[in-house]
Amino acid sequence: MQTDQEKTARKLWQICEAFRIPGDFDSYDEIKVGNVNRTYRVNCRQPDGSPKSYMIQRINTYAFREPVKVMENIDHVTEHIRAKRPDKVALHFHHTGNRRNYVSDADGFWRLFNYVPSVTYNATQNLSVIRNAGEAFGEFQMLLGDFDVHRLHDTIPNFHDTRKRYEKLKADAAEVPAEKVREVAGELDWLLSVEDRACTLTDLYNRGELPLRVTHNDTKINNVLFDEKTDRALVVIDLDTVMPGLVGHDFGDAIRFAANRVEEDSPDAAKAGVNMAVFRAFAEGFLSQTAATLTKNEIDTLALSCFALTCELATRFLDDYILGSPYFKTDYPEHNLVRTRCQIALAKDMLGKLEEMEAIVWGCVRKSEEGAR
Ligand code: GN1
Ligand code: MG
Repeated sequence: MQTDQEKTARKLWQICEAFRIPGDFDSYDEIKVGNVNRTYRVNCRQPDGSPKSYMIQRINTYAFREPVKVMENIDHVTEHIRAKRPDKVALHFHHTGNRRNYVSDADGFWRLFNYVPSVTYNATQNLSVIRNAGEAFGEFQMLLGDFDVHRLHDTIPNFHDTRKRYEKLKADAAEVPAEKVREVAGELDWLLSVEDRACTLTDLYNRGELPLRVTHNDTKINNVLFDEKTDRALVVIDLDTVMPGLVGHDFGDAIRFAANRVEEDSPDAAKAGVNMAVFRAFAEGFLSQTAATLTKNEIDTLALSCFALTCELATRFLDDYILGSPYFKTDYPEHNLVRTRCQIALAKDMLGKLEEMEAIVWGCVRKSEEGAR
């Protein structure tokens, strides 16, 4: 009988072979970051005996209904960045014999890219790392500033349409058994009580008051690879959700994750809140790259975008919870409810800090203007 581990190892080697990786399989480990896709590092021995590692990901096709389009977006975006900055570290995706950058088989949808020696952070208070992450996401957006947004597929339609996220939560709450809704009544009521405020960016966009840009849309700090020695950002990864979006989507989501005093799924929600030093460091890095290109409305809504993205994710976690968690990976049955509570606690803390956050944002904008003079 094969153990699960042996089965996974066999599968991963089969995927390596489909991508024409030379040499032999050595070992693998599962990288437990990310709430949607599965990620493995596969360690191989090259024909000359030297070791080489690759990353294999199995795409969650419940979240990404059209994974081929995801891979097309990634191709376009990485090509654009490579042409502008050939010196930069880039993710190298491998191709199969029939020139595809994915393998789709009975076990799923797979892709393979070179492992980049680096470190990642789930949580850090190191302000220079945070500033570098802000710079990396800001630079990412800047490098794609002249990329035609219409060339990108909407891989998850309405991904950061906060209104639609709220509508889905309300519709699902009306469908699921009443006791499920009673169990989450406190969380649901609070989220609904701030709906209009949380939807400010979406509404402004719908009224034509915020411009569409190419955004990353999943700017968790663990989506930046850092140099092990210098802590400089090497490359922004996880390009699955690169789509047309608002600058606040990238800024707000990054703060929601990096500036929270606790991890996003901490059961100790009472400790959730914004670490303002982290907020400032990220804002400095991000705005040093982007300030010159942003409109006044965009800058004015950056602080609020943190609140919006936090509420939006809370509605997504709560919705997934009442549906039985079909979307996000969970480690235990209440995981999505715990995540919801932590995001709500963070959002509440943000409400009391909005003015301070706005002042910091404008301070960073002025600093970057002075630097440019
Ligand atoms: C998911 O899988 P991961 O960690 O890259 C999700 C994000 C959420 C995040 C919350 C495609 O990202 O939108 O903000 O979890 N990605 C998708 O941790 O839904
Ligand atoms: Mg992601």
